[in-house]
Amino acid sequence: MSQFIQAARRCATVLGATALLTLPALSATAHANDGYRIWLRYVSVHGAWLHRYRRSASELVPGRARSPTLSAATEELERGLSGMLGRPVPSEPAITRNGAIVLGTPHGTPLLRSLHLGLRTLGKQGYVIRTLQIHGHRVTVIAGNTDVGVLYGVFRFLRQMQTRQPLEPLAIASRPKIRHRVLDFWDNLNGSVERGYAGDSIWKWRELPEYLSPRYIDFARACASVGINGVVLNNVNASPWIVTPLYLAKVAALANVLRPYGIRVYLTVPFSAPITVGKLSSADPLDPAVQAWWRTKVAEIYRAVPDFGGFLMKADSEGEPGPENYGRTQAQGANLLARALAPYHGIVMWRAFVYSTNPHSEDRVRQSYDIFKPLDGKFDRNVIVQVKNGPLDFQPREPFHPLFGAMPHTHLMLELEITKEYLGQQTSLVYLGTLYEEVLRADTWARGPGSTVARVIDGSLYGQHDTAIAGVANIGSDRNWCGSIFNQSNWYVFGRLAWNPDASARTIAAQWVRMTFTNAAGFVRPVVRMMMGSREAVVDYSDPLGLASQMAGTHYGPGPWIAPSKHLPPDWSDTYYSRANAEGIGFDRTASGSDAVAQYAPHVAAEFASLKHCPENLLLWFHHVPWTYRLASGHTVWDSLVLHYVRGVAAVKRMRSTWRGLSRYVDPRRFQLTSAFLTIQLHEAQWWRDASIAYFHSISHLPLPPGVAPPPDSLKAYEAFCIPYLEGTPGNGAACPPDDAPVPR
Ligand code: BDP
Repeated sequence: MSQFIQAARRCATVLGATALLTLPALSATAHANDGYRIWLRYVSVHGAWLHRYRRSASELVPGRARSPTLSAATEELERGLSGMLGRPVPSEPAITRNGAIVLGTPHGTPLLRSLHLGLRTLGKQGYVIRTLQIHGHRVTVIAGNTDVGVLYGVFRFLRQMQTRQPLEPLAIASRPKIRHRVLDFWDNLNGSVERGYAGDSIWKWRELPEYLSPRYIDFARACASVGINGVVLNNVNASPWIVTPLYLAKVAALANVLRPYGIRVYLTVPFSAPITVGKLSSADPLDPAVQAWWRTKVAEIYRAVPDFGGFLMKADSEGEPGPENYGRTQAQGANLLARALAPYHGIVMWRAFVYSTNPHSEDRVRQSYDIFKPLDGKFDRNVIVQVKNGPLDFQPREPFHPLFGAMPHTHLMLELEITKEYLGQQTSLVYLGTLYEEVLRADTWARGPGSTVARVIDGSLYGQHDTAIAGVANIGSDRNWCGSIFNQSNWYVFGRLAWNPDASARTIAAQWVRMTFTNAAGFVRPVVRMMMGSREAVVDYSDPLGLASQMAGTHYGPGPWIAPSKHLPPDWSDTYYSRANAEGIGFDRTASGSDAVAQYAPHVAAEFASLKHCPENLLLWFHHVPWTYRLASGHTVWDSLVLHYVRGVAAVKRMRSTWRGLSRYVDPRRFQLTSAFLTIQLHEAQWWRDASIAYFHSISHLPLPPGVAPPPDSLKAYEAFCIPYLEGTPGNGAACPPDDAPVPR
């Protein structure tokens, strides 16, 4: 018998648990491998379990009433242990044998009070897991300063088992480096999801508050398992209805379900709500009537949801109202809400995604910095400015946003996109851990070397007292939550990096694979390799060498020919970004062009501005170069561009054949889904390659590098091909008129 199993057996008794809630729904059907159970599958580590542990439920500790959070922790531990060890695991009234698990807080569990657990430095959300001798028995203690810390510790302990790590001796201590770890739902109140590719919204507004779907609890468990502790329930393109009494009752019901799992709810509200909901004539932040309206509204929200987290605001962006409408600054707008929330310790996450689509405005990627940088120090303490990872919009690759490191007197948070809006949407296999890691490790040089984005947002660079990170959720009503099995890894890695932005994307991928599929090395190794290379593959076949925004209007598939028009502002077109012309390709953002490089700290600016030192994978973001410009590899830009497309297709081919060789490790259902999606992705990669080569060739007129097959169709055919309806795309109409345009091969 393996040492692991022996240790698992020893850790099989639970002390100090009182189940207050009924077990949440992991229904019988969930046992089919449809992906519902995500990484919390708790599959058996050993078929037979020691019968001496079989006890009746009457032996559960009658004890004192426990908090719902501690009950959730206990239930999760029981669920995990009984799943992995094959039998229901009873709770024990006292430590009567080696191997008991003690969980609780020193405050609530007298036994823990006398122990030196090392909790003092772990704050409200941290935990310890330690193997200790108590009354002569060897026990495992899972403890936190608060109940939610205990819950996080339980998930950490279960992960240890799920990934077959040693169970004793344990001396684990952890605390999150970022305080608010938030999922942003772009869910509309009509049930659709903007940029959502996993079905409808999981929030069933019409059924609320009366009916609480059991999925809410499973959602909360998944979030807590990776430490996510906040949820913005609705789309940043917000409906004012969300703050009406009708919806606040629904919001309160959701908050009640999520609370035991340490999750607070937040809302987004249109800046114009004082007009639309409050019937005032203005939403001017300096108008006392407007200020009073927000104060009253916020008080009403806190009556319904006493631990309400606060607001996420999209203002003066893409048609959304904002302070600019009244000639006020972003800071004046943010502070209006901050002051209403401050008495309740609520926060405002104020988005820096502000830009103008005026055809004459400056380089789009400069705008957010130019608007926000001068406002450094002008935001109230409970405002956190939410900055997308790059200065454009969640592209497959962008440089880090220049605001990171540039606002030392402002709380800044990072916004990542988990839903793969620009990276193939639901079907492509793209592990985003590497993208997130690249951003977090990017060095802003704001205070010399080592001033990484991670250190800006975890507060260590400038000593921020409040820290936050957000990810735009990829969760919907699909049975597998995220539209595909591998998309679940992006929810997972977001949470794990939010807890510890210095963690490794590779390690997290390996843990996710082990928990989601199997611990078999013959599976874990190739799948992790495939995941780690998957983001570069999509960059290669869609936006190589620093190109960006070469997608169709639906953000799916290629559209490099899309040019500005009467109906399309320049920076919503693709040609604006590639700037491909007879001479060359790329956007000159050096001093001879838009000078966006100057927004970075001098060391970084110098690197990006230098043709020689600019990282090749950002070359065309910062430079317009002749087609014949030679890269370090010796290839011309033209050849290299083409070879990247080719390489991207080859990478997807390899991913597909890797996966096909792994069928013996995976249940047929998840295997086939992933296989089929990889086939779709291969078509997609080929389509990107062919269409992009056809388009850029029509401009460069250069021959293809030797051995590269020409696109099978004409540029016209690629341009004419259009997918009319796509999930997640705003608006109900078809994105293109029906016609007989040929389907590219
Ligand atoms: C873009 C999306 C759009 C969002 C917007 C935002 O295409 O649907 O509303 O960002 O972040 O990525 O506000």
